[in-house]
Amino acid sequence: MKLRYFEFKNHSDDRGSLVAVESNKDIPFNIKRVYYLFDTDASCSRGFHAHKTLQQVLICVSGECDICLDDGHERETVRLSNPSCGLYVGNNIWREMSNFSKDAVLLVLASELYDESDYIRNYDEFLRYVGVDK
Ligand code: T46
Repeated sequence: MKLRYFEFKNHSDDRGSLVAVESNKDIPFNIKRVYYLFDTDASCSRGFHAHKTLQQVLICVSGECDICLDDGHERETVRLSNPSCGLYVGNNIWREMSNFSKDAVLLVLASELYDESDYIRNYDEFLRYVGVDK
C-alpha cells in the first residue's frame, strides 16, 4: 500500500524552527478540526478504527510513534518522528497507533468536525465496508 507524505517547509533560523500548514495548499483539504495525542503510555495502542469520510494528516510534532495503516488488502507500519512531515490518512483506511515515546505529541489535522457515526470500530465490519472478502 502506497503511503502519502507531505514535506512541510521548515522556517529554521538561529532562533529555532517553525512549520506552518495551510488548508488546501500544504495539505489537500480544508482543516475543520485539530486535535493532539500526548502522555500516551508506551504500552498503549490507540486507534483500531477507520473513517467513512474523514481525511486526516498526522504529524508527530515531538517524540516518535508507530502508525499502522491498512486498506483491507495491505498493511504498512511507519515510525513518525519528523515534525516537518505529515502522513496522509484518507477515508476507508484502518489505523493503529503504538510505541509512543514518552515525549510523543501526535498532532492531527482533520477535514471534518468530530462525528462518531463516521467511525468503523470493528475490523470485520471495515473489511465488509471496503468490499474485501475474508
Ligand atoms: C483517529 C486517530 C488518529 C472527541 O470528543 N473529539 C475528537 O475530535 C476526538 C478525535 C475524540 N474525541 C473523544 C472521543 C473519545 O471519547 O476523545 C475520546 C478518545 O477518542 P478515540 O478513542 O477515538 O481516540 P483514538 O486515539 O483511538 O483515535 C483518534 C481519533 O478519534 C481518530 O479519528 O484517526 O486518533
